[in-house]
Amino acid sequence: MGLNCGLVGLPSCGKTTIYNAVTAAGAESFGGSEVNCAVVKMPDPRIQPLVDMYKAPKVVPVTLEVVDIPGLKSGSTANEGRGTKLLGHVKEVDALLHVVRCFEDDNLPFEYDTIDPARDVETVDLELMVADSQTLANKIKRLSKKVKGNKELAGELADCEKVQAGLDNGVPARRQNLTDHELKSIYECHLVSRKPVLYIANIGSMDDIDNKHVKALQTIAKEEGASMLAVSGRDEAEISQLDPEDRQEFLDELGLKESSMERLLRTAYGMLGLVNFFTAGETEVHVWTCRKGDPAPVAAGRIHTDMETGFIRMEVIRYEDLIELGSEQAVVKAGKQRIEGRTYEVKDGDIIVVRFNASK
Ligand SMILES: Nc1nc2c(ncn2[C@@H]2O[C@H](COP(=O)(O)OP(=O)(O)OP(=O)(O)O)[C@@H](O)[C@H]2O)c(=O)[nH]1
Ligand SMILES: [Mg+2]
Repeated sequence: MGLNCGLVGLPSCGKTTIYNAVTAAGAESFGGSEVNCAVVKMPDPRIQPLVDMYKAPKVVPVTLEVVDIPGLKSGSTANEGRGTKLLGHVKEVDALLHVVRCFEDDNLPFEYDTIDPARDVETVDLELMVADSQTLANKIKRLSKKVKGNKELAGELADCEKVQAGLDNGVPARRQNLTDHELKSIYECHLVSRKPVLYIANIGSMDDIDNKHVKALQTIAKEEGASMLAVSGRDEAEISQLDPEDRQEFLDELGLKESSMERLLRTAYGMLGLVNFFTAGETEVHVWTCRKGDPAPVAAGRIHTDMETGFIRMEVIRYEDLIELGSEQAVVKAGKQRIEGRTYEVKDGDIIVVRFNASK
């Protein structure tokens, strides 16, 4: 489905460091004016047990594109050029990973002399809102010329003006509780302050997880119903460079089951409202993804369009049942395989077989 997340935040808050940790791409850190971009395989703890069970020689995981966007300075949109270009990259991503510096280190230059997550979040949000306000102003201008006598356009115009007034009052579009009609009216604007946000508190070390800056960021996230993760970007970037075996040992020492990066990717992915389902057999274990609530034919269409157009039924077994009972045959024998029709909504962890009429 080609989903992507963009790392945003003030300069030197640790975006590239975290990008390196997530992607192990070794991108250059500091003062970067370039956008880094990598495709990462989504970890899913259910893949390995399935591979073991089916003895499948091939695995096809879901991927997520991670984009590292250079720091947004306050006033950067107003300065045209660079800021506008950076915001252009933000426009193209599905979700934002907003990195906020929550560690103190006098030796590392930062945008400000102090550490203050509330100020930093506000600064970045302001840049996003200024950009959105410009986008809306253009649309409002266009609509105003055509609106006379057209009720539908008048409604669209009123929606745009309302959202813009919200932005002018300092409320990002994602916090404006927009109605379906309003969302439709602004849809084509791809407003950046409307994108879902996962806050990332960048801390010096995991011992620092309760520091006052992290708590401040947690409060901000909670207020807007968003999630926050605290990670030590620098430690994680080092962990990502280790061999898989050493990495596990290191994580065990820290008492962690998985690296924070795996957690980060899974949380970001969950935020996009996606579910993972599987096809599994002796040739491969394949992870697929669809939006929560997608009916069976739409989910099947992710695998092949013929499966959507010629959809007959879906045979579904649950991952948990398969692991508990040890084989597909055992699940069928226990009466736990389900036959589902067109209205079934595919669930996270379904292992499916699609029956369909192939097009001629
Ligand atoms: N002490 C400490 N330093 C960190 C941590 N994360 C990043 N740094 C350092 O902070 C500096 C800036 O980090 P970058 O990752 O380049 O920051 P950035 O947000 O990508 O910066 P721009 O791309 O310029 O906006 C580097 O020297 C990092 O090594 C951390 O968790 N602890
Ligand atoms: Mg950078």
